[in-house]
This record gives sequence, C-alpha cells and structure tokens, in this order.
Amino acid sequence: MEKLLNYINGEMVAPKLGNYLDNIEPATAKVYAQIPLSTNEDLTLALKGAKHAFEGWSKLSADKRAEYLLKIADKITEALDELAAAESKDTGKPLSLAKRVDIPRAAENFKFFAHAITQFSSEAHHSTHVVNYTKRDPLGIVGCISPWNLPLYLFTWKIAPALAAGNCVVAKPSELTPYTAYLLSKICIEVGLPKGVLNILHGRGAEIGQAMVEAESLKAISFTGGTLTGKKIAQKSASLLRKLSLELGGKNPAIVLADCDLEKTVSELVRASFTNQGEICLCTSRIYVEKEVYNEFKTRFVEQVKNLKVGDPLDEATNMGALISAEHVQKVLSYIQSALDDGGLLLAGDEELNDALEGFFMRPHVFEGLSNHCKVNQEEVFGPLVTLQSFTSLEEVVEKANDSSYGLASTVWTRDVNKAHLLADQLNTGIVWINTWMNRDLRTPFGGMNNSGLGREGGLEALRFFTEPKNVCLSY
Ligand code: TXE
Repeated sequence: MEKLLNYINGEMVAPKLGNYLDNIEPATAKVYAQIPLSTNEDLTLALKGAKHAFEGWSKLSADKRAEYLLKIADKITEALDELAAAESKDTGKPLSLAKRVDIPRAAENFKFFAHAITQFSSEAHHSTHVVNYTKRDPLGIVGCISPWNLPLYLFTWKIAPALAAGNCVVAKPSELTPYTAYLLSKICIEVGLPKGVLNILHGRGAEIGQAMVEAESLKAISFTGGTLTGKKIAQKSASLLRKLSLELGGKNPAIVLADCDLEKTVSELVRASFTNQGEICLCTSRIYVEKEVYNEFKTRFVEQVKNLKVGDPLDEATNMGALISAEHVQKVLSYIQSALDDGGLLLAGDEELNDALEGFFMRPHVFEGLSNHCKVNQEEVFGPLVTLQSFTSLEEVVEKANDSSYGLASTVWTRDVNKAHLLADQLNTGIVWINTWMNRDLRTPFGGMNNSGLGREGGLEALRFFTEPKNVCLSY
C-alpha cells in the first residue's frame, strides 16, 4: 500500500514517529493509501527549515518569487489529468468537476498571486513638510490549514498569497484528502522551490493541526473548515495575539423573485445546491421563492433534481459523486431525519440508488413545509439537502434570509435592478450574487460574517493579511 510522505525542508520524508492513518476512497469505501500521522517532532523540523529559508525568500525580489509561483502553476496545468484523478479519488467528486474546476483553479491561484505581488503597492500620505510611507513586509512563518471539500483549490488559495508576499509556510491539508497536496510537494521539488519555503505536513487536525495552532512561531494562520474548529483556533490564537483569517461554514439563502428568468434560475439553483454533493461552503441551502411562482419553481426544480445522476465519479455523465466519508453520510442522514421529525415534506431524495454502489453515495434531497427556525434551516448540513419556502414581501424574505448565525453568501434572482440592489443592501452576507452563483473574480474580497468567519481572502485582502504594515514618517 502506498505511503504518502511529508514535505519538509525541501525533501519528502516519513513522519518521525512512523505512524500512519488509512486513506479511504469515498466511492468504494476502500483504503488505498496511508497518510503520515505527523506530530510535534515533524513540526519542529518544518519550523526550523522555514526559519532558515525565510532569510533568503523574504529578500528575493517580488519578480523572482513570482517566477517560482508561475513555474508551479505551469506544472499543475501540465499534470491536470493526474491531479484531477487524484482529487476525484480522494474526495468522491466527479472527475469532470475536478478537471473543470478544482485543478485549473489551483493553477490559477498561483498565477493570480504571482502577478498580484508584482503589482502590489503601498500607500504614502503627505502633509506640510511631512511624508509618511507604509512598508508591507512579510510576517515570517505562517500556517495554512485547509479542508477536504475543495482540497487543492483551497490549499493553494492560501499558500500562493502567503508565498508571494515573502512568507515561508507550514501547511496542512485535510487528513481526508491529502493526495493532491502530496503531489504538489513533488511539483515544488521539480521546479526547485528553495528548501524550507513551503513545508507540507499531513495528519489529524487534533494532533498536527493543534500543534500548529500552539506553535508561537507561526505569525498568522489562514484556516478554512468547520466553525467549531475555527473558534478553537481563534481562542488559542487570541492568547498569542496572532493574525487570523477564518473561512468557516455557511447557511446560504437564495431569493427567487417572481420576475426572474425562471428557466435559468431553476437550473442555476440546482447547480448551486448540489455541485460537489452540496459540500461547498457556498452551496445554497435555503431557497425562498415569491408566492406567485412558488409552485412552478418547485415543479421544475424537483424534476431537475430527480434527474441528477448520482454515481461513479469517473463517468462523464455523473452529476454527483460520493460524499466524503461514512461519518459525513451519517451526519447528513441525521439532518434528513430531523427535517422529517419537524414535519418537512420530502419532495426529492427517496429515489433508488444504484445497488452496485459501495461507497458513500446519497441522492439529492429537497424539503418543503419546514419552519425557518427548524434545525435544517439553521445548522450547516454541508451535504445534498436543500429546503424550499415561499414568501410574499421583500421585508419578509430579508428577515428570513438574515435569520441565521451564518453570513457567507446569498443569491438573488430577479430582472428588477432596483429590487436586486435593495436586497443586496440588506442581506447580511459577505457575498451577494445576483442572477449567478459561485462566479468568482479572484480580485474580490471573499469571506463571511458572524459564524461564517473572520477577515477576507482574495486579491489585495490576502496580500495585506500576509504582510505587516510599517509606517515610516519623515519631516523635511
Ligand atoms: O472540518 P474541520 P470537518 C464544515 C461542514 C462540516 C464541518 C466539519 O459543516 O460538516 O465543518 O467538517 C483541521 N486545530 N466545513 O470536521 O475539522 C482538519 O484536519 C487545527 C465547512 O472536516 O474543521 C482539516 O485540515 N486544525 C468547510 C481542517 O481543520 C484542525 C469545509 C478542517 O477540518 C483542528 C469543511 C484543530 N483542533 C467543513 N481540528 C468550509 N468552510 O468550506 C481539525 N483541524
């Protein structure tokens, strides 16, 4: 059985204590590789390597650092097929999705921040006989911790700006989806990234993740994952006065007005609800439809959902693959039960699954008839479950949409520009998409409010996060 390796100080190495964890393929429920269970011993080596590397890396010109990033981007693009296959095998997601979205975006992340750092400028403030200018220096060694749903996509979304800004990085992918991070280590060696600039440690969140959070020498942590984990990281980081960027969960509302382009809205909301098996923090989970078109929307939506093909991730025709793990299937099932207990009417989801499927597969589920306060309308399910509710006024729908402890992303579907802007003003989410979903321009601030996180990623926000401003004031 293949054993993955850590990437420490430029080399692929086994974990110091020699312990491993099984890596399970969600589509077959079978173990196919073993992941290093890293510990403090491995972290100490990574931090030592990163500290040594920081001297050289932080002094390199932005152009030179960008060259390395661009080389990594090119290698990711060259290895598209291999990386997409690994991502699909590790996550259970359709191969076509990994090929179309995950891997191209990982390359794009490196390319984007390679270019961004060469255009990054800082402010100057002039007054009478005084000039202030602000330097932006790298922080030092930073930590990047990422989840399993968009593995290489989110891993590189953090690593690329951190490296571009001149930091050295200790990064940890999810223990459920380590493979593409492992392949990225090999790419970094191939392109000659200086030793110690990037270190990738595999293992459990509660062990190596926690060890990273406790390491005082990590000057910032960029984390994407569950809200509870994010809060734990915030608590520890508070005592160290460490910079934090937290991208957490969502309970994203979609608001469908009667004047929308119904055909487009239905198909886009099917996509928004069930892409990646509903395992994206941006996925729609609560759909509010204006009363006049509720029945028509429901009929068309449910029909399309029932037609979604769930199954073999390698089949081009598959819309939804397997969920990440047996535990996660249990979690989603418990929400389905809770929706039924709360009186919800199941409109789609009880169709037969192909018997031959051995992995963690589920049909997409649609409920109606649930109150806005019930568990599935308040807690993040992070799986293939969406609810429908009708509304009669904008005031009512704004109140319902905002009645959530989360505030990541909302969508509005209408042809009325005034109503679209009015809703965008009032929705308490970090992102509002109008007549579109997951339409991402990497220059825009990305992140959420309240339980959805702290800070913003993307564009200049990320470069500012990974740098320390120093103001220099000169009187003449
Ligand atoms: O995430 P965790 P889990 C949500 C979703 C999901 C729930 C739990 O609702 O059902 O979170 O998912 C590392 N110190 N999202 O349990 O545990 C862990 O190893 C440091 C939303 O998989 O938060 C992994 O690398 N690190 C989400 C990463 O944190 C720790 C994406 C995320 O794992 C740690 C995923 C610790 N104490 C889940 N404990 C999104 N926002 O997109 C764990 N980790």
